[in-house]
Amino acid sequence: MTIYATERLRRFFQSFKHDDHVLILINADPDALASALAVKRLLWRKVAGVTISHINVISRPDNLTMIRLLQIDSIYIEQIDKQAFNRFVIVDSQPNHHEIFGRFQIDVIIDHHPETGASAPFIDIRTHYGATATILTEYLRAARIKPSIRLATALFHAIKNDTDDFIRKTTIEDIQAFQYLYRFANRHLAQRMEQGDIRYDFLKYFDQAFHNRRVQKEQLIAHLGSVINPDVCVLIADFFIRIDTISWSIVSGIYDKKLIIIFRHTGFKKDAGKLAKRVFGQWGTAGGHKSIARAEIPLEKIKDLVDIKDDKAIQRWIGQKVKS
Ligand SMILES: [Mn+2]
Repeated sequence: MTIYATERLRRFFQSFKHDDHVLILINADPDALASALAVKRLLWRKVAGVTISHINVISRPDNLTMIRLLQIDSIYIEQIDKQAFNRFVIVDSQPNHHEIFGRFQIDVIIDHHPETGASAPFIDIRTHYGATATILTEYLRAARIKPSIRLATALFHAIKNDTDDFIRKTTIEDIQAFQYLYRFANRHLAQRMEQGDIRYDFLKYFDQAFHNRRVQKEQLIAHLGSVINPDVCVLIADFFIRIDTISWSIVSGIYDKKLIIIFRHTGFKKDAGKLAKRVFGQWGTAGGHKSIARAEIPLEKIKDLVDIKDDKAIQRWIGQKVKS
C-alpha cells in the first residue's frame, strides 16, 4: 500500500469520533450497497453505531436478491429519524444527485461519478474508477482488514456489475481490487445475485411461452398475453436466445395497455434495434442495440390492424412483421 492510501485512510478515520452515530446514505444498487457495507466494516468499533439507509424504493430483482442473499440491513429513508444521527456519509453518489441527499449536512463523500462540485469535510471522488467498491477495497487493504466472505462477495459483485464484466469503463485499479477480492468471495453467491431471483408467479408465463412458441427460420416468437410485469418477457427472451438453432428471440406481453416486445439477437450482420424500429417504430417507441431491443406500442394504435383481444392473433401479427 502506498503512503497516499494510508494517509487518505487516516484522514477518513479522522472524520469520526467514538460516540458518533453514523448514517450512510445510498441510492441502492450493487455498488452502493457493497460500498456501504465496506464503510460500515471500516467503522466497526470506531463509532457508536452505523446505519445504512436507501433513498430509492428497491424493486429491481437483482438488487432484491443481493439484499436477501447477503442479508443486508438497509432502512428506507422515510423511516429514518434524522435526529438520531450526527455524521452523514454518501457512497456511490453525490449530494446533488438527489433532492433527498440535500436534507443532510454531509461529512463524507466517496464516489466515482463525474464531479458535481460537491463539498464536504472529507471527499474522495475518483471519476476514472469503474466502481466505488474499488475505492473502498483500497481502504480496506490500507486498513489491513481482511474482508469477510459476505463483504468480499458484495464488493466483487459490485465491481463486476458497474464495469459490466470489465467491458465498460474499467481501470487497472478495478482489476487489481477484483483480483484481490476473488480469493475471499463466494462466486456461487455472486452468480446467483447476477441472475436475480425468479418470482414464483412468473412460472406460469414460462409455461405459456413453451406452449405457444413458434419458430420461423431462426426466429423464436412467443406472446405471453397479459403480464403482471414486463420483466418476465425479458427473462424468457434471455432464456430462448440461448437455444443453439435460434438467433432471434422475440417475446411479447401486454402491460399497461401496451404491447411490449422484447428482442434478443445473436449474430453479426443484422441489428435488433434497427429491426424493432423499422417494423414497429411507426406505432410506438422502438429501438435498441445490435443484440437487444424493445418496442412498446399502445394497443389503441394497432386495434384496427389486429384483434388485440386474441393473443394468438397478436403472436401471428408479430411473426409476420418480423419475418425477413
Ligand atoms: Mn457505482
